[in-house]
Amino acid sequence: MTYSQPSIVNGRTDVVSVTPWLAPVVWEGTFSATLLDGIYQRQNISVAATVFAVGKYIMFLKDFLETAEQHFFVGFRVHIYVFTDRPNEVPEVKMGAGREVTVQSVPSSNRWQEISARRMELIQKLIEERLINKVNYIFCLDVDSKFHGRWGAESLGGLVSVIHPGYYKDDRSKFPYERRPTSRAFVAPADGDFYYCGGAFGGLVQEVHLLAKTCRKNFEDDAKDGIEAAWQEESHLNRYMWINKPSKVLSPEYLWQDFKPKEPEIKIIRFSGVIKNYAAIRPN
Ligand code: 5GW
Ligand code: MN
Repeated sequence: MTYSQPSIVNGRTDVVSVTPWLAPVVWEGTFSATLLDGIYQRQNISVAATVFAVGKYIMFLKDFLETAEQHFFVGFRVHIYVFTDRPNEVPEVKMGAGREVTVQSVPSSNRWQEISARRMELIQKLIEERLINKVNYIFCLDVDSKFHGRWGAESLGGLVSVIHPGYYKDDRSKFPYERRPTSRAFVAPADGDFYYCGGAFGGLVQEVHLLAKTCRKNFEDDAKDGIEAAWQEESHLNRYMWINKPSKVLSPEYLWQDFKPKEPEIKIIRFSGVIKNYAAIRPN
């Protein structure tokens, strides 16, 4: 295996590539893809991914799956679980060797709050029923998105979170965390590290299981008190990451937004949210 000599004095200087709790922040130019692929290939790891396509969001699935084939853990064992209420409309996408898609039916729902609430529950159950002790890593991804560049072994870690592209230069007091202390997603104005995306998170299946179970319980306990966090499960995820600290942080290269102009520190967009016509895709 050949890769450039590592250096501790030369490298990117325009971004920070380690958090104050010493988790790597993954940016283009901070890792060797060849080296990482070699390390994880030797371990023969497997990676699961979940994606929800409920109602009209099924329209995003084809591009999601096709681009995942081109960029997501190429050369590794990958199993994508699609949760949908329209199993007949799941597109036929040719998968490479060692890669497969499983479709799981879920009830239709008109309320995003319900879909959102059930997402963590379904992730929790999927891990308990099918993944624990069988699969190493899992990523949970929004369907209204596409891959444009490599998303591979550099993203692996115990608990992995992606920094939201919308707020990474802002003061923490401006982050759209849930600010009511009565909610179990509460983060105080002087607290919080980064604002993380609800649209992509992952890690070891055991760690993501604990995350899903905790966020689901907090979400449901809030609902019993008649409170819904500002950004639903994204708020609960942010609270969880504040308390637990991700062991690897992915830069906004890993979930950009197509409507946002590219910033100079973004050398590559790996995955991004597509522009969507809300009126046309969301229920009611
Ligand atoms: C989303 C908003 C309002 C009402 C319904 C939905 C919705 C979300 C839906 O009808 N169907 C669906 O499958 N979802 C799933 O939740 C998709 O995987 C989607 O990517 C994810 C998060 O919802 P998004 O993508 O609309 O949220 P943003 O914050 O990325 O715009
Ligand atoms: Mn989305």
